[in-house]
This record gives sequence, C-alpha cells and structure tokens, in this order.
Amino acid sequence: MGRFGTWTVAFVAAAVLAAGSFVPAQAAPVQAVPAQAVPGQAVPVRGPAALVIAPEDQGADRKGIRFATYNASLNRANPGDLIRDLADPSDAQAKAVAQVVQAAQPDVLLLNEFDYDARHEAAELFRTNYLGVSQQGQAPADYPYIYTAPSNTGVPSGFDLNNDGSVGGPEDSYGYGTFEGQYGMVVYSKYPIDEAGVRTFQNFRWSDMPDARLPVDPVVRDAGWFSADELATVRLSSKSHWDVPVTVGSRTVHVLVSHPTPPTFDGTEDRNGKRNFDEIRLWADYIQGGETARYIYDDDGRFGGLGRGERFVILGDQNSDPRDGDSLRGSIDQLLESRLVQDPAPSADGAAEASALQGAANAGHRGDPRHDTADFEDQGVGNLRVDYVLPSRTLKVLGSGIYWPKVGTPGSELTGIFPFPTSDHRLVSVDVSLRNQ
Ligand SMILES: [Ca+2]
Ligand SMILES: [Ca+2]
Ligand SMILES: [Ca+2]
Repeated sequence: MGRFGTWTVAFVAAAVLAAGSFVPAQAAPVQAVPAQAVPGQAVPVRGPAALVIAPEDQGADRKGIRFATYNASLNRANPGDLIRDLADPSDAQAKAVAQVVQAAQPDVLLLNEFDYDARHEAAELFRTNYLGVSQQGQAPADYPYIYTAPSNTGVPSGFDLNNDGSVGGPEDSYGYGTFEGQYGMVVYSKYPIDEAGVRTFQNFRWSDMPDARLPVDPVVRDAGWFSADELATVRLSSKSHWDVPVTVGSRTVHVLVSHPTPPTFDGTEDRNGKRNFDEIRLWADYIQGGETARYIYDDDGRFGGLGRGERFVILGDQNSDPRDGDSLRGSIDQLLESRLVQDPAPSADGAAEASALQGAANAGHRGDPRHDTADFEDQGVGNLRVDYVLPSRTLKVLGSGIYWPKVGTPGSELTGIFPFPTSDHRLVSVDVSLRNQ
C-alpha cells in the first residue's frame, strides 16, 4: 500500500465514491425479464485491426477472435438518464468510449458499468447511435448480437446489510446501486449468441457456497455480520454472473462475465473484500465443474458447472490486483493460478508511463505497472490490474493488449487523466484461435 495507511486509503476511497467515479455495483430485484440475444445477419467479414493496441499485433494481419472487457463507466445518476444520453448520438463520453471500441474492434465485448434497463434500450441505442457510427474516422463496430440481463445493483434487500441501524439505500441493496440496474453490464458480439444456452447466477445465495467467506461481526464475539434471516436472502453476485455461450462455426465458447464488488467501502469486517473473493471463486469453481461445481445453481434452478474440456473466456472487471490494492490475498489468483486458465498478461507502455508520472501509491506497488488496467486515485490505492480476459487452456492465445497509449500518441486523448474522457478503466483484449489446440 506504499506510504499511505489504511485509514488514509479508506478516507480517500470514500471521497472518490462521493465524487461518483469509482463505485461498486449491487443487486436489483429479480424480475423475469428475458435475457436477450438479438438475432442478426451473417457474421461480418473483418479486415485487419483498425489500430494497433499491442506490440505483438504490429504489422500482423490479425486472425483469430478478439475478446475484450471494458469497464466503460457508462453509468448515470438516475434511471433513464443513460437512455436519454444515448438517444442523442452526441454524448461526448459515449462517443469516446465507442471510439476506443472501434479502435480495438473486439469480436466479443463485455461492457461493465452500463446501466441496465428492462427494455434494453440503452444497449440498443449504444449499438446503433455510437458503435455502429464512425467515430473520428474509425471503422464502425457492428454487433449483430447483444446479451444483457438484470443486475442485483440497486435492488432493495429489505434488510440492514451494512449494519448502520437503518434499512434502505444503496448499501442495503443486493448490490451497491442507487437504482435498480445501475452499474449493470452488456455483452456485444459479432458471433451468434446461443440464447437458449445462457445461464445466469443473479440469485445464487452467498451462504449456499460451501465454506463461504462470510463476514463476522468485528465487535460481538462469534456473531456473524449478517443475521440468519439476512443470510437466507443475501446474494453472492454484486451485479450478476452470466455464462453466455457464443457460437463460432461448429464450436462454442462460454463467455463468463461478472463484475465483483470492489473490496473497499466497508469496515474492519471487510464484507466487500470477502464478497469479492467469493464472487471470483464462483467462476473458479464453475470452470472446474464436476464435484467442485456441484453446489452452484443458476437462476433456472439447474446445478453444476462446465463440462470437462469446454472452451471458455472469463471477462470482467474483477476488482482484484494480484499484488497490490485492497482485495484479499489470493482473490484473483483463484483464476490466474487455475490449471484450466491461461493468463496472457496483457501490457501497455502507457500503463507503465502513467504509474511513473503519477507516483504516490504507485511508487510503492509490487506489481509491474505495465499490466495496470485502471487509473485509480494515487493518494489511495493507485493504478491497478483489475480488468481481465482469461481464456481456457483449450484455446490458443495469439496476442493481447491494453488500450493505454502513451501521452501524446494517437488515442491518448481518449484515456486521458482524471476527469477521464472515457473511464478510469482501460479496454483489455486477448486474441485467441479455436484451432491447433
Ligand atoms: Ca443500512
Ligand atoms: Ca474492505
Ligand atoms: Ca492514478
């Protein structure tokens, strides 16, 4: 944590939260809103990458399939605000986010922090008014297929989950949010989504995970943070966890998306740190399958995880850095060190440059700043690696990148410094081949 103590970090984090930049999402009431895969035409033919984002891509005629994750900060203060902003194609932030996506041209893209609405209007408007329209000369990014679904954020639990003596507000929701669906997520794909095969884990109860790291009361000996009644309803996923099968020719790739809570914004009980650990664990157990995943049930009541040898790519802002930051030790290692997962460890010169220029907490970090994916407050945790694209070992990795250009180079105007023109996070991508492995 460098030269800043825990108290200082917590204080700064709270200030940042109040400013509305780095905020976790949480649960919304579960409605039976159907998950949506939008049928489209044939898979578009793609040319070479429009912009080089990784050294290994340079000069190469890119092949394979590009998976990307991007916490786009396309969240707003009130329900309907994002729809209003995206209905007009001139929102400066949305245009900049779309330009980053167009520069990277992912085939399958997860956007975190994208406010959910039941009619999927925001997801559709971003596709038609922004991604599908050339931004600053970039080729449009056409996505015939969309998947989105409800999020636990802003869904009232009816309990005092943060134990502040009153019921209500974002911290007593199933996931942090001031309205239902705030900080949700959406998947865009150039390949067909097997809608019937999608599994969601929005309702899975935290206490149904064996040996869950449930928080304990820091004051009352042998007491849990949550009451028995609360444990019977508290959900594990702070947004949702989705297994979205994408069809590539005759093959299927399970796209496993989520957005675990930041480990901060809590007290010494560390309820968010523990939740972050277990949210990451859900996928670690899910990909293991068999007996390990036997306890996992989806929102349709089906139990179990992936079958042996299934292809998958894990996407998302996991809110956990392997070396630095406030997450529990070993949180992200549950995935990075899984024998079923490969870590392409994307890097960017711009990330290393930002760490050196911004200093403060960054100077005390143990992790290599080239792998950072988020530009956080340097008087707090500093820049971290939190956004991941993690393919199964059954896929062949061809390259990877982080969209973080060095200062003064093309695209750096899209990443910028606080207040960011796009997001405090960077787009992370990995190219894989489904052949030869
Ligand atoms: Ca409360
Ligand atoms: Ca914590
Ligand atoms: Ca920073």
